[in-house]
Amino acid sequence: MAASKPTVVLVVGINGAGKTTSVAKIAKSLKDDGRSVLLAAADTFRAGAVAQLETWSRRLGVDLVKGAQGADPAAVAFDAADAAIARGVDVLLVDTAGRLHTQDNLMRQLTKIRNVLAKKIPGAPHEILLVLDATSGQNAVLQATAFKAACDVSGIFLAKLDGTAKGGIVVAIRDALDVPVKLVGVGETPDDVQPFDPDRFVEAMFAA
Ligand SMILES: Nc1nc2c(ncn2[C@@H]2O[C@H](COP(=O)(O)OP(=O)(O)OP(=O)(O)O)[C@@H](O)[C@H]2O)c(=O)[nH]1
Ligand SMILES: [Mg+2]
Repeated sequence: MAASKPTVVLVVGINGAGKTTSVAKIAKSLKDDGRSVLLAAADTFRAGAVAQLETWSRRLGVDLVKGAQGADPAAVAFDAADAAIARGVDVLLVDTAGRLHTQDNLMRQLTKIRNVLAKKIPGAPHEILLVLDATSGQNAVLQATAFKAACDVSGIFLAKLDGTAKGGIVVAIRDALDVPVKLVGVGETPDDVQPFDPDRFVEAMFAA
């Protein structure tokens, strides 16, 4: 019989948007909520990326599956899905390498990661979160369009909303595509995450 667990969350976005930090934030809030979490370090591209996620995994006390640097990230996702099933964890969080939405080969790699997860676990990935930097302006619409085409983005994690950005891109993305903002990043620590509240958001946007 197909396993109903784990729930799989795939985290994607351009370089430096805040993906890995956002993975740590989600991991912490799930753990605080009593759920078991496994991290997949599927950024095998950037030097130091695995170590960065490993640091979070140690600090947060959650396990991590990794591959060698330069390994196929889809293979890491495959191994992590196996491990998540074997260990019976509630949620598998997959961190991926930053990629420009204009890099076709790297966008295809995301499609491959998504397909591998879908093959291993029915219905996976249950959530594909696109991390957007709240300060990125109109370019965010182009990013969202390309990522949605490559891997069916189901929600946005709007990072760095603690800065000067007011997040007007949320409205632009709503107009262009039907992708909801689900979580908001408001700082650099794992505690700095909030569910997206449209009413509060609109108030903040129009506040002086
Ligand atoms: N102020 C603030 N900084 C953030 C937030 N989220 C991430 N950052 C910072 O943004 C920088 C990049 O974050 P990462 O999580 O490494 O971004 P990434 O998308 O994983 O980067 P790559 O893996 O290199 O593509 C780090 O300095 C983070 O501390 C946020 O919500 N607020
Ligand atoms: Mg990263």
